[in-house]
Amino acid sequence: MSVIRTEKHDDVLVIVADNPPVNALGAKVRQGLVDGIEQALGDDTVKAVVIRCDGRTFFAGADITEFGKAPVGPNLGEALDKMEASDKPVVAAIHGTALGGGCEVALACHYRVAVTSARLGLPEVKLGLIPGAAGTQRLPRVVGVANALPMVVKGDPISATKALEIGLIDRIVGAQTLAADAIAFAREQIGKPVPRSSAGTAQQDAVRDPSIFDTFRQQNARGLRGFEAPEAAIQAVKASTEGSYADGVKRERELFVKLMSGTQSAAMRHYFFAERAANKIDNVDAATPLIPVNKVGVIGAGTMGGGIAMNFLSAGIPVTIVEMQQDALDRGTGVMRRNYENSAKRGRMTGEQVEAAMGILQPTLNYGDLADCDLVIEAVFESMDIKKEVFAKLDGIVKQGAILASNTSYLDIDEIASATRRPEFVVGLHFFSPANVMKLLEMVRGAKTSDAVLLTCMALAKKIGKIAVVAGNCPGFIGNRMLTPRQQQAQALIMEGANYWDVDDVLVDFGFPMGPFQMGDLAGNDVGWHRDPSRVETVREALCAAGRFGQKAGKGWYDYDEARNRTPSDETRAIIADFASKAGKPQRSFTKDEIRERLLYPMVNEGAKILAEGKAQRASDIDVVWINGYGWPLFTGGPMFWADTVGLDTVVAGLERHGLPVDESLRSRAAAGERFSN
Ligand code: T1G
Repeated sequence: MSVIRTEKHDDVLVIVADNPPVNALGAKVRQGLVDGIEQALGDDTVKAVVIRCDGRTFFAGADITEFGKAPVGPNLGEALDKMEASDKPVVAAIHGTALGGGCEVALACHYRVAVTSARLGLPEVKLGLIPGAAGTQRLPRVVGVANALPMVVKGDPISATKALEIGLIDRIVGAQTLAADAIAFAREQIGKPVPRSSAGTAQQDAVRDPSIFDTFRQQNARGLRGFEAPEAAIQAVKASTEGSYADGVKRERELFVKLMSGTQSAAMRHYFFAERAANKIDNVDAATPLIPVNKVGVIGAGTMGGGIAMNFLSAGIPVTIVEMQQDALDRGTGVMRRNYENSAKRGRMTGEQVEAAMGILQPTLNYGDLADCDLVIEAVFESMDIKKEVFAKLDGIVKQGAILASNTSYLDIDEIASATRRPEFVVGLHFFSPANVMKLLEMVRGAKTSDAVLLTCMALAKKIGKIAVVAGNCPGFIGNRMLTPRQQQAQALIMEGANYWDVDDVLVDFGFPMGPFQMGDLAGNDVGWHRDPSRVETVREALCAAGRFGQKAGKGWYDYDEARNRTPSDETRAIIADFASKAGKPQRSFTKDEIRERLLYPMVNEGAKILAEGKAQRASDIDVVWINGYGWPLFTGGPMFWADTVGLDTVVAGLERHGLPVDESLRSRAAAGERFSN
């Protein structure tokens, strides 16, 4: 099947790509582009050219499946230079998402028209790369450095409206008439000198403000820590202001090749496919009809319940939210409205969208109002007795065929299901707090959970913008089960003499947003505290007894100044030393490498156990959980991919050196020289 064809419309030649699912610029597509351009250039009856794509999108980039393999077919950059050199106007007709190499094809065209819903971007940095077909050289010349930097360094696409505003496209055309409008636009350009994006240098912003690059670095330092591609992107864009286009392309190439061969890009390409593989559920009949979900019930309007409800409201799905007391219900719906209004203030949604979302929310104190819901999610207190009581009640109220889901983060979903007569309709939907923000959703598969329920919840997760991962029923499922050994080691390390701020620093240097003690101070050390200062059995209880609740109290593990800058606390150190001496723990200092091994290797070991027990469908699912639920740095690929890059034999040796348990499944995998990731 040809992936590229040409259509002659009198004096305009249209080059059409048809390479589902996203018109990726694989070798055959690139060859087809070259052939189409040569045909246009060699035919005197052709006075203008349009490039467009069939299917759902303009080219969505290079074919990621080709990466890491020997290059085949024409080089995209060279093909685009040849096209741009044409004296016949070439117009890109854009719909869907013109991303990466797709945006670079558009940039090499002399003109660009797009439908309103189109988006354009250079997301290569999200694959640990930078654009490799002169995007870092053409874009700044077209839109200026100030507009180009965020697009290249952060990789977020922009709307067609924004693209028109900054000059990236020349015209927005009709959604149903893209092809015809592009041909007409091309005809208008016949006989005019063609504008070339590679002309000149991107001097506009940099000359006026040569510090633009350092300023951008400083403004974005926090999000880019440890991550190589963004710095390379800044250097490539800077090259577009310093010399010829050819020199800039050469510099871009050097930076691109270095990144492509690096571990971070391999990790991020691994993650790209891992995130999509997580959608696939093993051992189900994929043809099973889905259960229509037109109305959702949420029990509990607290932080979790309210956040969960917002996911569905934002997707246009009506929600009935139940509380026990009116004041709790009012407080919960008030928080939801404030969250939406804050999003509106940040320009993330309009006032109408806020009202539309809140308009399909039905707050109630009456469980009976849940009767016609297709899915009910409980987000009540984390107690098995309470959850079983709630599920028994729901079983008697909610219509047959409806799904009953628990937001439990830890508890046995089969035991919860046993409180109902419909265990095949019971599933765990573990949202992460804040539930309206965090992308991860652990979907806990009970022993009797039906295929229809699993497939329905997976499709629903995508609809509400979540990344769902199927987890087996075990304490803590996947994420929290692996968090436990890390927390245990963090506590053990400080009892053996490691500085608690070193423990935090090791994880922050690794790429986590913060460490366990910083997290405790942020969340509040008194969350779940029994509030009896005379009962002190742990360091955390001692901190609470001393009023060290965390940032909110100005002191926790750390001391905080008015600007919330944190410094290690002598009082905390004394509390820890007191506990350590009472426990008779010998004290010593620790290197940061030792701390990192003690914190992360046991997580890999637990991940191996989860896999061996079949509580995760694949190792890459564990990576998806930790990257999206706990801030594991994306540029390392997640715990299991990272372990492969360290070497499983190194992990096993490290665990043994520290006297930590090694699961047989990990040991045998290491001995066989196997990796977690294929
Ligand atoms: N290459 C190969 N396959 C791709 C692909 C790509 N670029 N993009 C998507 N797919 C597959 C994906 O694996 C899935 O397959 C199916 O298409 C649907 O994707 C030279 C070097 C376009 C916004 O980074 O952002 O260009 O699971 O489930 O949610 O400088 O896909 O069905 O078998 O994501 O509607 C730059 C990556 C590459 C864009 C559509 N481009 N793709 O989202 O569908 S590097 C990107 C996306 C580059 C140049 C550089 C999204 C999407 P399967 P999907 P979606």
